[in-house]
Amino acid sequence: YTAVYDPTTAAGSVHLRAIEVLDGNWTGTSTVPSRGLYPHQWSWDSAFIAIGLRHVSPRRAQTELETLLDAQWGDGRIPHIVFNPSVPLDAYFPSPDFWRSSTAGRAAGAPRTVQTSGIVQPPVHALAAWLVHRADPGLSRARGFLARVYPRLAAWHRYLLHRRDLGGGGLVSVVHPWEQGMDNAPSWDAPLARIAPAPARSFRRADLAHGAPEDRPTDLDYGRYVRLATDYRDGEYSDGRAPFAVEDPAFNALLIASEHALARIAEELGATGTARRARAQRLTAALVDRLWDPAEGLFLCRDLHGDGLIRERGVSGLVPLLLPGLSREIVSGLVRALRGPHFQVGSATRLVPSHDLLGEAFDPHRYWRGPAWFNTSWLVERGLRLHGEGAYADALREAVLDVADTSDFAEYVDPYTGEACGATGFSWTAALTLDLLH
Ligand code: 9YW
Repeated sequence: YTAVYDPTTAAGSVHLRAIEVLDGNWTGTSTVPSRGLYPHQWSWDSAFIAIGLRHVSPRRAQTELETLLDAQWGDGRIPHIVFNPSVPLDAYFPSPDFWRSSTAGRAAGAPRTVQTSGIVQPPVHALAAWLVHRADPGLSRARGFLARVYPRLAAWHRYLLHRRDLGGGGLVSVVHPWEQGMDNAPSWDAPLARIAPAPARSFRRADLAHGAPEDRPTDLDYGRYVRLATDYRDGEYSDGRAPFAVEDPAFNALLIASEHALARIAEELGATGTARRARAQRLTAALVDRLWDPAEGLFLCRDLHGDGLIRERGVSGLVPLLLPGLSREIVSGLVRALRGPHFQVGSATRLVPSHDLLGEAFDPHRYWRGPAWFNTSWLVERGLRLHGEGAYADALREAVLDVADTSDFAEYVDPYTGEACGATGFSWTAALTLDLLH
């Protein structure tokens, strides 16, 4: 029933409006995810933003990534937020005075000149850098773009692979739900339940000034986020003994996709990509070995302090579809899961819901507990196309373009109706719309 997106009538206007969103959110050196709600630079947002921006300004797309990489820590981590010093402290919580990166992060090599958070987000950056390069190789070579970003991206992957393999099985763990990017996904409920929440009066949320409380995480969620982040900070952001440690399929799949991209970047720079390709293959094998559930036909999260796989079906488990080198059985399992009763893409839902429609925790409006997000649908669209499911990919692409247009580039939407939730004029929604239009 999905309304067919008609490029002859809508393309021009949606294209221009997407550009306007990105122009309006541009600060001069990077793009904020959303003017009101998220007034700083976010790590994986910038990667998705660069992927769209490259079609309208390859130069700005390069700058977006370079600004983020300028805030990289000495140990290789790319912080999940780079703070804009001209934004008032109370505009966003947790603010720089909470993270205290330049003091608490000193041992881990946090930069002195810029304030950042101390946790990370999914490693989409090498993939973004490669795609940005491809959009204008002449400009990229003239500016030495890849030569400058390559060592930093390599250090980033090294940090993840060497300091964050907390399970010892070759995969990377996240130590905070914010790191995985899907803050209140039901997969975190069990591992988070073991964390004593910080008292509600000990912090002040800023997000509720911009979003409806029923569309956002709860106060109890926030109390636990704050506890985890405080303890990580007080341990000077050193890794190894995290009370919350989860191996997530999307985070690891994005690392693998970026490792493939790093292989191509190395080759473009005249080096060999062989070792990186081999590593990407090893990581893929570890992903399948540790997180694939054949009975479910889906990847699941692994709780390192719990009973193994977390039995919640989330969009994170579909994201590995973007990887090459999956067996036919896994690809068809994922496509079946996408179209089956738990996600119903192509029948009842328009974009890919963030959580199992039949799950107890499902809520069509609450953030990562059901609503559909544009970045995850974009990743799944790429995966469908890569694996020869062109018709399904086309349908999903049309739905994404249509819903982005009618929702005014919403942060996330009701997966059934496409109704806007959260902020509008959201940068990665606009950017990935541009990418799908090109
Ligand atoms: C927050 C900026 C970020 C995204 C995350 C999303 C949200 C921050 O916004 O987290 O304050 O809750 O969950 O994926 O990067 O857009």
